[in-house]
Amino acid sequence: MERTLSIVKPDGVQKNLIGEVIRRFENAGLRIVALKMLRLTKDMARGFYIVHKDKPFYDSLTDFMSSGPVVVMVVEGEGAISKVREIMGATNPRNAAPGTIRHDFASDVEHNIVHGSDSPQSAGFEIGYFFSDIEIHER
Ligand code: IDP
Ligand code: MG
Repeated sequence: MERTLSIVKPDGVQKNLIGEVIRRFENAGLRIVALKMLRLTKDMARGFYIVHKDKPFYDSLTDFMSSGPVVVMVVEGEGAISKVREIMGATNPRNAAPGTIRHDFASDVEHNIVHGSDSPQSAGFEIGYFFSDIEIHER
């Protein structure tokens, strides 16, 4: 059993897609084992995306991620990391396959509705960034 961290980004919350994102995960047999809504500070967004600190889009991305409330969740299931990334689609919606969240709803490469961890290492870091053990529920 694998766990991954997903976020409905500020644009996804603004577009009323919280339920849509969760529904797609649940329809794929994945389970939500932790969930909360919060607004990231700029510093929290910087820390979360620290691996991108040298990218040209780091400042813009962290402004965007702290621009409004987000929904963060821990998603569990067999192959959860790759399943969530498949459901999300490619980073740039122009490259995202039809039927993926980003193809269906994202407006551009930055404002792309949803986040999902990209490896077991990043999932461990990202889950711990938002949740303590007692906030994650056995299912
Ligand atoms: P991912 O979210 O598909 O894993 P990453 O490469 O990890 O994509 O980038 C993290 C986030 O940074 C993306 O989801 C997107 O919001 C933003 N981003 C990635 N590449 C660009 C870019 O070229 N311009 C602007 N924003 C970008
Ligand atoms: Mg990534």
